[in-house]
Parts: sequence; structure tokens; C-alpha cells
Amino acid sequence: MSLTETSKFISLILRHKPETIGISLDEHGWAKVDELIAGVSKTRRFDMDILEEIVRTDEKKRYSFNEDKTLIRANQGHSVSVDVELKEAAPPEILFHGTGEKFVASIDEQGLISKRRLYVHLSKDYETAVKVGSRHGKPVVYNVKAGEMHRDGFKLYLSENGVWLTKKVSVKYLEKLL
Ligand code: HQG
Repeated sequence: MSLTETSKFISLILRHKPETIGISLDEHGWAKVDELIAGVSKTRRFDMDILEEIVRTDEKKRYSFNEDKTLIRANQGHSVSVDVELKEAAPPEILFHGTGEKFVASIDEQGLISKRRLYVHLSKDYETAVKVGSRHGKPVVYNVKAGEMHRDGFKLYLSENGVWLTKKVSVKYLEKLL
């Protein structure tokens, strides 16, 4: 099995379904590394070296170890209710959200909602937003007036891996681009 496939499986475990391999996450989203390795090893060749390589080479820096590498968690993207101690921050004036054309009518009516995840994900540049949107079909990108949201009192968070997160974005802060 490829490293990418194993990484996707780990993302499923650490963000959505730890029970798949019979483990649980603590309130801050941490899984025990030895439990993760034991669980994932049942389905494929897997060990600490492979896990470290996945964490090191992940192009989106999806995962972090604690200091002594006994714990691991996903930096963002969860659907399970955990508190990964996100840092609130002042966003740039404009952020971007990429989505699929099929969601546009609904977004134009109700704004951005987080659906199955804990937060709406916002990208810092247009190109990244196009990539994120392409995962859902023909991409459409919105400008998000993040500075204005922040001044209006909405909280925005910057994850360890540079994704901006917020609970929802109402229509007044959205501007469709493409
Ligand atoms: C859409 C990837 C209808 C929303 C990426 C999105 C990202 C609405 C979809 C991260 C809506 C949810 C997250 C509304 C929002 N009506 N549809 N009112 N509001 N939507 O996958 O943002 O590779 O949960 O536009 O890089 O696509 O997994 O979120 O299209 O950072 O690490 O509902 O996932 O990272 O889809 O992606 P998702 P997302 P990873």
C-alpha cells in the first residue's frame, strides 16, 4: 500500500473515525502513538518509521506529534468534537473559499456552514481555494471578507498548518469570483 493511501487512512482515524481501529482520541484530539501503530499495523505494513515519514513529508502538514512523540493528532479538519487548542488570530483582509458548483445555490442562500466538520475552512490564496474546490467537482471560489468579519466580532483561527477556520460565514461577507 502506498504512503498516500496510508496517510489518508490515518487522516480518517485522527479526524473522523478513530473507532475504525478501536482507539480513541483525548479531548485535545491526541491519539497514543503506540495504539495507532498497533491498530494500523493490523491492516498493512506499518511502524514508527513509516509514521514519521508520513508526518514529515505531508504536503499540508496535516499531523503533529507531541514533544516526545508518544502522542499524535491532526492539526485541523476534524468532524469528531475535539479541542485542538486553535489559536485565534487577526486574519488578512481577504481569504478565499473554494467549493463545488453544485453547492453554490445553497451557499448563496445560507452562507458557508461547516457541515460535517467542526469549522468552515478558508484558504489564504486563490490557487489553494481552486484546489480545495476541485475536490467537489467544477470549482467555484468565493472571496471572504475576513477582515470585516473579524472587526464585526467573529472569531477566526489559524491552525498549525496554516488553514484559517471559522464557525460560519454569512452571505454578507461573501463575494463569488468564478
Ligand atoms: C460546502 C481539505 C451547501 C463547502 C482541504 C464544501 C480543506 C456548503 C463542502 C479541508 C454550504 C464541505 C476542508 C452550504 C459550505 N450549502 N454546501 N450552505 N456551506 N458548503 O470537505 O472546505 O486534504 O467538509 O463549500 O484542503 O472542501 O482533507 O470542506 O465544498 O482545507 O487535509 O460543503 O479539507 O484538506 O466539504 O475542505 P468539506 P472543504 P485535506
